[in-house]
Amino acid sequence: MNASETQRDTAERLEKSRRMLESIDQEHLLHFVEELETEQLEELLGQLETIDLPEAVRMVERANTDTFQPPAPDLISPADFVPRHPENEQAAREHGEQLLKAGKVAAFTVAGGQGTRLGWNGPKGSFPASPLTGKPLFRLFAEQILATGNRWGRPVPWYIMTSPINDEQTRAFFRDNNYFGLDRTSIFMFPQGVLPSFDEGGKFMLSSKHQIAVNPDGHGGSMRALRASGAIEDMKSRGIEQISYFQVDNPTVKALDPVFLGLHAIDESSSGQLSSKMVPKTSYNEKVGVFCQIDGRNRVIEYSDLPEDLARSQSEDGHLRYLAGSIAIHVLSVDFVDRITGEEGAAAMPLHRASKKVPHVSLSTGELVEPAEPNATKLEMFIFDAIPLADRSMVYETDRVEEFAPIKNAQGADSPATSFTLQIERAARWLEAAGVQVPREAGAPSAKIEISALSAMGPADLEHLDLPKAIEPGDELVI
Ligand code: UD2
Repeated sequence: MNASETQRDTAERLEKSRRMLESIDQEHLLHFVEELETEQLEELLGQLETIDLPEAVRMVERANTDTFQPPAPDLISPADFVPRHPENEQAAREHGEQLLKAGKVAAFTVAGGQGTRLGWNGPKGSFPASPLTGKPLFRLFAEQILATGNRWGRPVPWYIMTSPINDEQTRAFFRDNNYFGLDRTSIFMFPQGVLPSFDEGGKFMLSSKHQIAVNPDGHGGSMRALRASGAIEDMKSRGIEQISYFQVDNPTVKALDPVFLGLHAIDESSSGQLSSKMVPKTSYNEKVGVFCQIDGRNRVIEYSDLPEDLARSQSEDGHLRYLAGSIAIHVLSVDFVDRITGEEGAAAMPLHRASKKVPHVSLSTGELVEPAEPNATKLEMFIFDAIPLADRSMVYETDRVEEFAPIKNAQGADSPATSFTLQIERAARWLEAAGVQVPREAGAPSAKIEISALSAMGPADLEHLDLPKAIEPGDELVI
């Protein structure tokens, strides 16, 4: 295109965006358009063309009437769950292994978050997360995916949802690390969607004269992002049937657990559409969502939404009645994701509202306003809201030490320190199960141990390795 053609093209695009904005009463987003440099105008047009603003307006309208409201306490009961080591564990394991051998399973990591709470300047997945060698979260998952592919003779495709903020950095991180030894064609990355923040009057805001203020649409946005990115089609073309979903912040997650996959798909007890793992909560107010049943359907109620007297209530044997904490590990079928993101299901995920301070450009002065109080609403979707959309859904109990050691905060609960303790405890248990003597002080291992998934994905794998009979206190052992 020559210069005058480019100019004409830009003018046409601007006109098209203007008409679109007028039709949804948001034309103020072009208020400063006359003042913009060419590149700035390009950026604004890019946003106007990629964010589906008419859909965002419908979501704002829907959010006014149909945001998630916790149901009345008397309608809530605890969800049933499959306990650890169920009777059909072996059959389930074999079924899950068959799925892996047949190449029907993909791993899926939601990695839209930044390490802000951790004080980490970069994608959260690049955070050093193992206790001795400091392997980044992405490497820990990659090793499991690689080991699983090697074991069953079929490489496992890995889908990773980034966010527009960290997409480039995440891609560069994978490139710089040579894709952690995985075949790069088996890795499919896509950024999650964003939604514009809006003010009291439902108007979208400008974070600068040429940028619309947006926020990521939540991990529930992964559903529509799987479709929009072409990932669902890609999965279908590879013969993938089930998606093993996990969050980027949990280094001990079993990225591809044959037993869980098997329980999910083996028989009628689950619809094979969406299943979830839970761990028993450590206290009534632990900050995890809780599996409940409402109208005969499972769903997760976020800890902040569960009425306190229910959260505190106990069964006769003194256990919490609402025991099943959500650790954000799920298996979803490709068909299910296809259904709930298609025409019929598009409006099905409820929206969660949060008030937020959004710096924005004043339309009257052109100055940037840094609000002292929340001035805007952001909308998000949560993955667990897909659970009640399944015909039936299964919840499976797992062990906290085995697979929940999240890293969310720099200090205190769910920090690198608590995660390292759990990771070392797990490694110690595996070694002990394989007959190695591990020194303990007041119950906790007094040596540091780290086991790579490339060496072992469970205690049984350790039996084939040449291990010491005993470890000394203070030892640092990397296997
Ligand atoms: C989440 C769950 C909580 C419990 C806990 C387990 C919610 C609302 N709460 O709490 O019930 O299961 O996890 O660890 O889900 N992410 C994106 N895009 C987004 C938002 C989040 O990719 O727009 C990813 C993020 O990178 C992270 C994960 O989702 O891996 C969890 O997000 P969070 O840190 O907001 O959730 P959290 O810890 O409050």
